[in-house]
Amino acid sequence: MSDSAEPHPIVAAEHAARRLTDVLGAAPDVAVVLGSGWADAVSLIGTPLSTVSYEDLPGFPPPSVPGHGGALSLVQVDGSNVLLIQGRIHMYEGHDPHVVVHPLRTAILAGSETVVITNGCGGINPDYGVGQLVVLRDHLNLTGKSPVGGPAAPDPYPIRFTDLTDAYSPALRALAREVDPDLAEGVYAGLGGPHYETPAEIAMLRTLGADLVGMSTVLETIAARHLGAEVLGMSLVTNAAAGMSGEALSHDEVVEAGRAARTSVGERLHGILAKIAAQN
Ligand code: 8IG
Repeated sequence: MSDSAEPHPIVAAEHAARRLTDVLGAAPDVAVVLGSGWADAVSLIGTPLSTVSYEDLPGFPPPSVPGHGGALSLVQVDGSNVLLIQGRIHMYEGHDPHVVVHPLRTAILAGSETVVITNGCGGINPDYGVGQLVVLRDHLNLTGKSPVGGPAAPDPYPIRFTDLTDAYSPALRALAREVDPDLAEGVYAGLGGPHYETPAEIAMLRTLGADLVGMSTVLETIAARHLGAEVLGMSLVTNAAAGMSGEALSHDEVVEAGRAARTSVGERLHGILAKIAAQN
């Protein structure tokens, strides 16, 4: 990334954004990053008008499992163009933070001024049950990384010293609670993974003020705020965090929790996207 022959990562995302709008034939108004437990809900949001696979866009990494690459799909929700980002890139796959945020940067530079960043995660707050949706109020970036580090972005992009006060838009959080007044709000701790935590680490995170714990979201939120997009963060609790239930954590259980929550997740997300469309 520091090789001067390479474009700056934000310029690379600008190239990808141009290609994306050309292929889609339209610019997105809203982007949604679909995390684990959320992908199954896509069919409840709408029928894609067009889809572009990551392989056809510059700067997107090849799939880690052949034939299981990511894609960007455009769906309409009440007249608003919503870009669904399917196939999140994680730091634990060995990617640089700039690669992790490349799909979202591409979506924002193509026109998405509002982004919904979703994830599946562990619940630390004992009030949360498996299958529950939680709106993010704030985060703890415990990855030790930043997507705005490295060479400075060229003009006219903002300086790298990104303000993260109200990183998760108070207006969008209020709008989500209009759709479902019972939605809880919590603080998400983003760690590198891919291992889950020890019970001692969960006790530490609780002391630090975390309600939720996962391996994504925080870098994307920082990159989105740097480019001026408004962020709504949403978590699906797919398991109690380590040491909380007396049971071991299993990936299969996490996948099953996502499947079971498909309808409630899809309906909530559709309701929120319709509210955003009505505002725009
Ligand atoms: I799904 O309990 C999911 N992702 N770090 N801890 C962390 N990430 C997760 C967890 C969890 N559950």
